[in-house]
Amino acid sequence: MRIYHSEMSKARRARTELDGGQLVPPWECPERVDMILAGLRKAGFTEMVEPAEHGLAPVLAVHDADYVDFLATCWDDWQALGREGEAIAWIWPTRTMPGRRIPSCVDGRLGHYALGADTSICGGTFEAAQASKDVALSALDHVLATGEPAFGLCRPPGHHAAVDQFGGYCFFNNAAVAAQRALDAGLSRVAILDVDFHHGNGTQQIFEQRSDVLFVSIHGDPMTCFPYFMGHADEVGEGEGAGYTVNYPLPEGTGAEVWFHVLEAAKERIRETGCELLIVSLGVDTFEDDPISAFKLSSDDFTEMGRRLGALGLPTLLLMEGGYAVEEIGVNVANVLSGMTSGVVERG
Ligand code: SP5
Ligand code: ZN
Repeated sequence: MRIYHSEMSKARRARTELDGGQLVPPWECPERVDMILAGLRKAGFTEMVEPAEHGLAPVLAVHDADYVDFLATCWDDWQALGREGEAIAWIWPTRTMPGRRIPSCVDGRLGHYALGADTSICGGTFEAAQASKDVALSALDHVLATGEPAFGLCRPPGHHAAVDQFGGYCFFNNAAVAAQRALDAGLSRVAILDVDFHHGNGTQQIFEQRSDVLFVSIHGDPMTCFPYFMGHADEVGEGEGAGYTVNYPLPEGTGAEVWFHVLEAAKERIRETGCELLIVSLGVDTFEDDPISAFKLSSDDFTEMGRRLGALGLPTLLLMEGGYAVEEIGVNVANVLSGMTSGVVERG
């Protein structure tokens, strides 16, 4: 399987994340990229490919122009105020104070465009986000041209990024950008299966009123898990999109038996919906030793995940999302890819 990645993904090297009332080193760190590449090489994946530049047009097909402009200028605006720390949102429009205008000051703008305070903006963030969507788009181009699966080692991840908000370590929604591009290339319907531990709120928001992208997510119950405000089972899409959003919230502590049972239900929804392309939002933070998540999948379970995804028999684009057990992230990702290419096809 071809692996797409960019060294520019490491241009974002944030120093701080607000977690538990403290500024801590971010869980989503550039070392993740090197550990994944090392794990893939060790598992025998040798075809590593640099992405081609795709420009901002495919990003603007799913994100608002003013949001993209904010990401491009935020760090400079922040630095111009002489700030020492990284740019972190700290005040928001709220239920009792709905913002009707976008502020001009960067502090207000951060509140408008951020969905959480876990994600700081620092130098290199915009560049890394652009590299990440180029990785996704180049991997997509390969899948569309060959029908072969491909892995986009996207970093930063994307599935929490909404039409005009960043957060959850995500800036551009790589899976959504790729799905829209596939539709624009002539496909009629695309499935995005999100197996990251966290609900893909951004992806859901981007497509929840549409029927040309089926969004299916298996994740920690938002009653107790980030992002808390989206991902319940009764969110099924709206209007044209009714029935094309499918959420499987699961309790903390969920292990392989239940998780794979739910995966089969998710696959059935994808089969019956007639999708021509499968995009997997591949977070491996469902791992039992993930430091910020609460499912119990083992490294071997990721091989099984890959097998079961491959058994769908659809052209498949795998895009990296979360996964914070840095020591094991390479093995876990490589196991998914190995399972997928093992060629065992399901019956029935
Ligand atoms: C792409 C992705 O997986 N984003 C996840 C963003 C989660 N950000 C909030 C993390 C809060 C972690 N607090 C856990 C403390 C454990 N000691
Ligand atoms: Zn996650």
